[in-house]
Order: sequence, then structure tokens, then C-alpha cells
Amino acid sequence: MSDPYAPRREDKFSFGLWTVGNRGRDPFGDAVRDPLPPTAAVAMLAEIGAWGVNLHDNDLVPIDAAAAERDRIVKEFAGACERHGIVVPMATVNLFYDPVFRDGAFTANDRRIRAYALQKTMTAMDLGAQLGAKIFVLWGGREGTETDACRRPDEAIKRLREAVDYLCEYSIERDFGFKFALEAKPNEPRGDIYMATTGAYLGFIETLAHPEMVGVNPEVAHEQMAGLNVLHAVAQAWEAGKLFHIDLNDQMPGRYDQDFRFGSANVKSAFWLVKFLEDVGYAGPRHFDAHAYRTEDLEGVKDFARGCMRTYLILRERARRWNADPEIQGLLSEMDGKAGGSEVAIPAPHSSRHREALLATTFDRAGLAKRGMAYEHLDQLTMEVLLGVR
Ligand code: GCO
Ligand code: MN
Ligand code: MN
Repeated sequence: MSDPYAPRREDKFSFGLWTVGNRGRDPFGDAVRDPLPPTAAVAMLAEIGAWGVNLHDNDLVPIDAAAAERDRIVKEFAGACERHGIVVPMATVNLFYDPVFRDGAFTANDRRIRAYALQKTMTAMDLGAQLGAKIFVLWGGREGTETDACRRPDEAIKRLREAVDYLCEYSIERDFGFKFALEAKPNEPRGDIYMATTGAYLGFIETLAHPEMVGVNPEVAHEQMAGLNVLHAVAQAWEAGKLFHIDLNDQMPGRYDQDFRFGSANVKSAFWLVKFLEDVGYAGPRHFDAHAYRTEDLEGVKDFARGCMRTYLILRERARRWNADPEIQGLLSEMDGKAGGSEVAIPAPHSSRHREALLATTFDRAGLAKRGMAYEHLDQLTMEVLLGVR
């Protein structure tokens, strides 16, 4: 029998060049792995059964490359993607590594830096479009502060809006067809980053000139760093029609940015997230924005990447099992019945007749308050599905 957890193209698993290419540098220690050339990363992704590769402009093209060098590198990379059947679903821009961005990019106080950030992003969009990407992620890693003495935060938000509006215009003008996916993070590398949560971006998007072109790229670890429930953030984005991309990884709450293999730290959260994505029929890329432990060599990097996909697929199989479990489904419909079932409790839509009817209703408050919910039983059944005994 073939391996039920082997990745397939339709699973749309993607990795960033910076993820499998991560060299294990941290604030306390230098690189432990050799550079992985982009073409080799593509070959490796094909070997392990991934579908796509994502990149920042400078993961591929050095920041100071001359035009001819750029063209040669891009051609070689596009050739490798073609040969190995790997697509480039998403592109992004590095607005955090170079020292020029130490006060931010789109929100920097220096107008010339803001202009340079826009120019760099437009060039990264050209690159992404050339490689076939339709999603452009914007992660403002340096858009933040250590001290709020530097600027008023509402000024930063206005600058961010101007930048995103400008980039939407550019995509329209060039006919790139990009959908922008804004990625929130509460901190690291800045002391605090503006737009700390996915919810903050969902509010911001509605204030843009082209809100229909802009959605979010929630990241598991970024919500969990702040102690938040990532599923709730993803669900809000989905419900708003704004889940354009997703960064899957893992993280213990309250720690530094760990970028662990998907599902390796909080299995239950990962399970609910996979179940949600599968239940609603999310059809976008499943991107793993994580990296191998610093202890690993290249084989360990493959183990890491394979593990991300395999865990996702195992959790998907568990989610299907949960959905098909007669006892769980029985419990759910019993709970629904006890919660009123199909009984019309709220006379809707709001009208004078409906309002008066609702105002005139007498509720058995004490009786309603007494009912047990059976969530303990439901959660235990969930755990048993998850732990493999159901
Ligand atoms: C991080 C971020 C990045 C972004 C990437 C895409 O914590 O460093 O998650 O990995 O996702 O820069 O723009
Ligand atoms: Mn991250
Ligand atoms: Mn990310």
C-alpha cells in the first residue's frame, strides 16, 4: 500500500528559500550549515515531495547585483524550478536585513529610506511576477520601535497605508495580478512591531484604497508568541475572505521566535488548525515558515521539512477521523439539540414585530444556566483521536 502520508502536489506544500536554507545563525552563535544554493534548494524540495518554493528578493538576487548578474541568476533559478516541477506561488521582499532599515522601511522617519523601501519592493514584485507568483507577502519586521519617542504610532500607520496603496497601484499598472498578504508579528526583531496581530491587519485593510487586493498571512508562531490562539486569528481572516496565505510552524508561548517544525510543540493547536483549513476548504498554499534545529546537518534539514508535511497530513487524517467518528458526531448533535436545535429562538431579521416578540419572551434563565455542556467528554474523545487510540 502506498504511504498515506506522502505529500502530493494538490496538498500545495511550500517552503521559503530562507527556511530550508536557514544556516542556524542565532544571536549567540554563527552559522552551522553551509549555504544552500537556491537551485539546490529547489532540487531538494522536489526530492522530498514539496510543491512550491517562496523567496525574498535577496534570497535569490544579492542586494547589490548588477542587472546582468540578476538576469543570469533568475534564469538559472527559473530553469531549476521548471526542471524539477516546482512552482513559485509567493514572493516577498526583504525590508529587514540591510542596516538601512534599522529605523523601519515604509514607516522609517527618513523620507529617502521610505522611498527606497518602495522601490525595493517594486523590484521584488517584478521578480516575483517574472517567476509566476500571484501572492506577495509583506512582513514589516523592522516596522516598529524600541522607544516610542521616535514617532507617533498613528503616523507610522498612515505611512504604512500610503505604501500599501502605492504598491497596489503598481501591481494594477503592471498587470501583475498580485494579492498582497500582510503578515503580523508582535515583536522580534523590533522591541515592538506595529500591527502586532492578524486582527490588527484585518482592521487596517479596510482603510486601504484597494482592500480587495489585500489580505493576511497569519503565522502560527507569531500569534503564539503573544500567547494568542492562532486558530481564532485564522478563522477571523477566513470569515472575512482575507486568508490569502498561511505560515505554518510552531512555537512555545512567551519565548523568542523559535520557528519550530510544524506541529512539534503544540500538537492540539496544530490539529484544530489543520482541521479548520480542511473543513472550510482553504485552497491556498500551505507554507512552512520554519527551520531545522541548529543541531542539524543537511539530512536533518530534510527530516525537518519532511516532518512538517507529514505531520500536517497525519493531522488531516486525524481530522477526517474526528469528523467521521459516530460518538463525536452523536455528541455534537445531542449538544445542538440541547442548545435549542432548529428552534427559532431569535426572531430575525430585526423588525418592530420581531423586536417586540423578543422583548416579550420569558426565558428560564436558571434552567438554561444549569445545563452541562459535555465538553469534557468531547475533548477527551478528541484527545483519543489525536493520541491514536480511536
Ligand atoms: C519572521 C517572519 C518571516 C516572514 C518572511 C516573509 O518571523 O522572520 O515570519 O519569515 O514570514 O520574511 O516575508
Ligand atoms: Mn516568523
Ligand atoms: Mn512568516
